[in-house]
Amino acid sequence: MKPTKTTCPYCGVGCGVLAFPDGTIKGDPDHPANFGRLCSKGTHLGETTGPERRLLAPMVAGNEVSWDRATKLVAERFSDAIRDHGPDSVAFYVSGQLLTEDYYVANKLMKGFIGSANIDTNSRLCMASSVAGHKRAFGSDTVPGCYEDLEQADLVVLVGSNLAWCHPVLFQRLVAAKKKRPNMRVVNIDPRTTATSGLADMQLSIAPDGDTALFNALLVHLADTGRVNQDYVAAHVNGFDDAITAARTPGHSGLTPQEEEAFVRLWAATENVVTVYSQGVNQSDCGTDKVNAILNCHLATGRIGRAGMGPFSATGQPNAMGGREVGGLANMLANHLDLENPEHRTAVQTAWNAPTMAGKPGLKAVDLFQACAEGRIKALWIMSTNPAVSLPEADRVAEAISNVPFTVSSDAILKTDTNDLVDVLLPAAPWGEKSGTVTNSERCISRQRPFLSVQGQARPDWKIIADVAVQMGWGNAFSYTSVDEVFREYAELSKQGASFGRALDISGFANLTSVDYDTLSPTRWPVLATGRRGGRFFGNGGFHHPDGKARMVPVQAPKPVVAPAEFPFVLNTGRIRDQWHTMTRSARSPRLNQHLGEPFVELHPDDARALGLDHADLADITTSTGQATCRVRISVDARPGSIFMPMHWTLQHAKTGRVGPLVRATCDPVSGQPASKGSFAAVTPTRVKWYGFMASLDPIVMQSAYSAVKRTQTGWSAELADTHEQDDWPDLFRSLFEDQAGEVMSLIDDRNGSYRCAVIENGILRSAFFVSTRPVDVARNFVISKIGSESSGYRILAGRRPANERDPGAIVCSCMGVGINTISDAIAAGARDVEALGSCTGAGTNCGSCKPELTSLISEQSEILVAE
Ligand SMILES: Nc1nc2c(c(=O)[nH]1)N[C@H]1C(S)=C(S)[C@@H](COP(=O)(O)OP(=O)(O)OC[C@H]3O[C@@H](n4cnc5c(=O)[nH]c(N)nc54)[C@H](O)[C@@H]3O)O[C@H]1N2
Ligand SMILES: Nc1nc2c(c(=O)[nH]1)N[C@H]1C(S)=C(S)[C@@H](COP(=O)(O)OP(=O)(O)OC[C@H]3O[C@@H](n4cnc5c(=O)[nH]c(N)nc54)[C@H](O)[C@@H]3O)O[C@H]1N2
Ligand code: SF4
Ligand SMILES: [Mo]
Repeated sequence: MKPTKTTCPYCGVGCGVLAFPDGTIKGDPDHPANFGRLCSKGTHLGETTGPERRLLAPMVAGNEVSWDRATKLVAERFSDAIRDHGPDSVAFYVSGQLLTEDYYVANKLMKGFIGSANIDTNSRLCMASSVAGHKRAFGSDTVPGCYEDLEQADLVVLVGSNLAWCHPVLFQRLVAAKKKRPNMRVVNIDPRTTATSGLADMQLSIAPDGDTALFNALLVHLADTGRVNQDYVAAHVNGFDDAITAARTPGHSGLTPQEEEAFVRLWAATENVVTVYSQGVNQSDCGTDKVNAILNCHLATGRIGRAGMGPFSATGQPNAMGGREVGGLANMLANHLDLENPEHRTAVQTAWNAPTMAGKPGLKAVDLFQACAEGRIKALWIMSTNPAVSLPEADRVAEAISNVPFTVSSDAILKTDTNDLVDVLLPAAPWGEKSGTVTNSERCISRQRPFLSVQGQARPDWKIIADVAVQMGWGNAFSYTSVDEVFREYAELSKQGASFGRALDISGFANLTSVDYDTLSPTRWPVLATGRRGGRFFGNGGFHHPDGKARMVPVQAPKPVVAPAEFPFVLNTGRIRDQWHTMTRSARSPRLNQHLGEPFVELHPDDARALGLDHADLADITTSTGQATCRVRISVDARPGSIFMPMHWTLQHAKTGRVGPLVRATCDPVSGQPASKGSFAAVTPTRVKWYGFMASLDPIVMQSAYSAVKRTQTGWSAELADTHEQDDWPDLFRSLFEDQAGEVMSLIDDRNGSYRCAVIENGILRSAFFVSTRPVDVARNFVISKIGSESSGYRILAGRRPANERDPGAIVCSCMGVGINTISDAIAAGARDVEALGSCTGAGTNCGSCKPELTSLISEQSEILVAE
């Protein structure tokens, strides 16, 4: 069985994957991002490629149509809008999950042929502040370093980055490097304590948006203690004095003076320092300033572009970087050229032989949907993103989409919160079926190769876009017959960028044959026609401002964040280990759903006590823009006064768990990136009358006010609750299915309001349902495991394993299915490190993504054991 070499479609680490014909997935030992490693998401990719929930044919108003009809309709409606209302009356909203070739074609169509720059991307919610910060400092959006720098550094500082969960393989590389060189230091700067904190020698639980104050304090310390690299600054940097002056204005980091002092001394004293940052920095109304506060410190010390040092922006999506390269943002042009520079515009227009060229920046994501709400956009095409969930003020965004006269979505999945709103659905071929390239966080271009036959009538995104362009009358420019043809054109265009001194030069790929393209091995750019490849940038200057120098940007720390009385909590949002964004892929994997299977709000024990909330209660979270109800998780890891909610849940999996509607659409003034981690919220206990849990062989209908469903290894399960009394349990139970045959066995206990029932058909357990006035206390994994097998029913109604079987508890290791009780027992029996736990329970022995949690369980429990 020969595997296909491809690239993981999840995060920006960009791991190489070996996909075997039988669906087995392994890490590619030859890929320079992961050298064979994979995290839990990559490991379980095989569970996500089936036909379930797929969009398999073009649909117009809910009805299947031919590709020909759909393509013509889209072309016609876009052309009509452009004719009647001008090019700026149409828009594309695209995604860092498109392949580079898809992205290139979409950008070319909008900017060079339609003649508008109204193409923006979900990278606006993700990388825009990094891009803006890079451009302000370097003159171009160039990432100077690479992954090896993290391994070679003596100090790695993580700022607003939960690397252990969000870039797990890069985290594993860091763990391994630190093990090899125990003198390496790691600092984690995050208001919350996270799985990443376990590796840190110093956890700095900073105040929300306290980062600029901290890095300004660092800059002042560097200046005042003679740590500035005078030669580097004199030769390569402008703006030093103004930046220092601004940094001297006092700011509030929320740390103690001792913590600040320890941090700035360590950073100042360590030449080989890498500062890694992601959404805790970018997603803020002062995100670009935070980025520049970090870059200033690296520029002042010349700690950039050499082995083991530099600022490093970890990109989120698999092709966030590729999208930036081809100009996917509304204020950029292809190949790192500037939309606002007339010479750049002319160069690209000439190369494309395009009839026109957008002359001014287009609408950025939040403004774009505002324009939709105001009726200024007449035709909108959404590709590979789910804005009705992921944009701030998501309810308003949903309304805005409905308000556009003609809307299209290209997606691989039939039902999403966004797809439910649009006129035309176009079936895109997803990972495993499509072909092209992606660029990861360290500028490494890798191939995604198909290893499955295309399902239904799905087509690659570049082809879908090109067909519409041809239909709109631009046959000459869009008559591509293969994906490598698109790639060659993009590589050729990079000669233009290079002629203006841009770092992004892949002209060495301009003459690749189809065979070369098929066999292309992962390559870090630049790829010059002269043969030079890879490397780092800016070690010896060579910045992209006209004078070749970098700029230190004067940035002032914002005022401390103070929540208003009516919304007293800071609402922080982000990711969990085993789900990906709006869950259209990851929630297809029963194994991934085992980890954290329900939307939740995490809050500090002191806050929970003051609110009268207990673990597993439900709480209502309210902000000025929306409301949600979700499960309460109480944790000392939370920052008092802040709450954390995952961004993942949608209407497809939970009725009330979406965080998007709660997030205010306040944006960074420079980058236009929304502050997704800084809304204000009120929390109140939900007045629940009953709680329910069910597991079933058949899909569950979300009936009760609170419903969260997930796919399990035996079917589906759901957490339910309602604020209304229920007097007819059997009636409620029946309403949870469209149709379920079998004999119902039930137990009612009127004294405590509990009801339990099970459905058996031909001796097989089809479903089990548990209701109680308090959060339901049954062994969920046990019940789930019995669905679909032979059962008498009564054991199930007990909701417990037999007395001689210990319940493994909530699953921590999703690969090996090891639960928290099993792990605790092993720790109690003497397992004191991750390896020992692995050899007695199996936990952490496959992909290793749960190791940070195992480490913290060991340290928590050892403390208790010692105390006892
Ligand atoms: N499992 C998983 N991995 C993913 C993804 C996923 O959906 N699931 N998505 C991918 C994508 S697209 C992205 S962009 C990346 C994101 O990767 P990360 O940026 O690591 O992820 P987040 O959880 O959004 O946020 C990181 C941390 O920022 C902290 N934070 C909040 N406010 C502040 C602040 O003011 N200052 C500081 N210093 N920190 C703050 C939060 O507490 C949080 O722990 O992950 C990628 N990887
Ligand atoms: N509150 C809050 N909101 C956030 C964030 C946060 O931290 N907090 N993070 C933000 C960030 S960093 C990001 S990156 C965004 C992500 O948010 P989104 O981009 O909205 O989320 P996804 O679920 O990744 O959406 C991808 C869509 O593309 C579809 N798809 C999959 N493969 C293909 C394909 O090959 N072709 C096509 N055409 N479609 C495909 C999927 O089914 C899915 O519907 O969310 C942002 N929103
Ligand atoms: S770290 Fe995990 S999710 Fe990210 S690319 Fe690698 S395997 Fe995929
Ligand atoms: Mo992202």
